[in-house]
Amino acid sequence: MDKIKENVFEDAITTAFKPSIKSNRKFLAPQTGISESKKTLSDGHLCKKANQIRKDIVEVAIRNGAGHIAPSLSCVDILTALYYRIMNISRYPQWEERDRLIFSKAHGCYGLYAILADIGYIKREDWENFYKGSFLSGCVERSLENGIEASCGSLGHGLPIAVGIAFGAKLQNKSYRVYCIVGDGEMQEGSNWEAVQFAVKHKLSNLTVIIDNNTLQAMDFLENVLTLEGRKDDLQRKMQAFGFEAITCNGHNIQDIVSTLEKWKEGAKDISPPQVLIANTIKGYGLLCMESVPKFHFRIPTEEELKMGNRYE
Ligand SMILES: Cc1ncc(C[n+]2csc(CCOP(=O)(O)OP(=O)(O)O)c2C)c(N)n1
Ligand SMILES: [Mg+2]
Repeated sequence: MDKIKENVFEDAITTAFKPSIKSNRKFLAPQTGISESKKTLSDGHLCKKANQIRKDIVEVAIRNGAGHIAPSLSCVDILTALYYRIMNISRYPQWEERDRLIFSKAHGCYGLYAILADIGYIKREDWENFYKGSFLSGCVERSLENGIEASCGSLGHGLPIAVGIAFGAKLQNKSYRVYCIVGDGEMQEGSNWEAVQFAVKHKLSNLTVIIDNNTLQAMDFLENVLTLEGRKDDLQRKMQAFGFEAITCNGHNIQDIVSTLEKWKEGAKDISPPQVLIANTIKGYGLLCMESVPKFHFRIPTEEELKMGNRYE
C-alpha cells in the first residue's frame, strides 16, 4: 500500500496540479481568463487513484461517523475519470472556461470531497474534519472557490440546474461542457424528465448526464419500488426514447467510462443531442460487507463487518 501511496503522491505532484497542492482556499481567488488546464493521469494511474480515493473515503467516513459511505463508493470510478482525465479544469477552481460538474446525488459526496482535497481545491484538513465541524456538509453546498458548482440534496434538483447552465453556455457561445451525476433512484423524480425534455428540445450537445446505476435507492432495490421487474435496460430505453444519445457501460471500468466520455467530448457537434452514460455500478463498491446490501445506504460498518475485506488494498 505504501508503494501505491507514493505513486499517488507522485501523480498529484507531477501530473495534476503541482502548484495548488499546498494551496489554502483563501488563496484560491477567482482567476478568469487563464487558459491553463490540468494534465491528466494514464490509465494505470487512474485505477490507482480510484483505489486511493476509496480508501480515503472509508477511513475518513468511519473515523468521523459519516454514514453515506455506500452511495459515495459507487461513483468513485466515474468521478476519477471526470477529474483526472475528462474535464477541462485549471488549478483555479473559478477559471471561467472550466467544465462544470453538478453533483446531483449529493448525499454520495465523500468521493467528490476526497478528490477536491487531492487536487487542492479544498484543504486536506477540511476534508478530514468533514462531519466534525468543517465547512463541508453532508450534501454538497455551492462553493465556487472550492470547486462545488451547485447545492443539491433534494433529489431531482441537480439535473435541472445542469440543463440551465448548459443552455446558458450555448446562448453565450461558450465552449465548456456540463456534466451531471444523478442516482438511478433519483431518476424517479418528475423534475428530471422536464429537464430531459428541455435538453433535447434545445439540442444541449454540451450536456452529459451520468447515471450511477447501482440498482438501489435508500431502502430497497429499484425494481421493488418503481422499475418494472427484469428491466435492466429501463433507463437506457427511457432516455433514448426522450431523445438522448444513450450508452450503458460498466461503471467500475474506468477505461470504459473514459472512452465514451472522450468520444462525446471530442465528437459532439452543436446540433448533436445531449448524452447520457448509464454507468452500471455496485452500491458500496470496494467494501465487501457493503456491496449491494440495502441496509448500508446510511450505515457505518462494524469492525467485524470490515474484516470481510475490501477491493482497494
Ligand atoms: C426529494 C428527495 N426525496 C427523498 C430524499 C431522501 N433520500 C436521500 S438519498 C435517497 C436514495 C437515492 O437513491 P439513488 O438516487 O439511487 O442514490 P444512491 O444512494 O443509490 O446512490 C433518498 C430517497 C431526498 N434526499 N430528496
Ligand atoms: Mg441508486
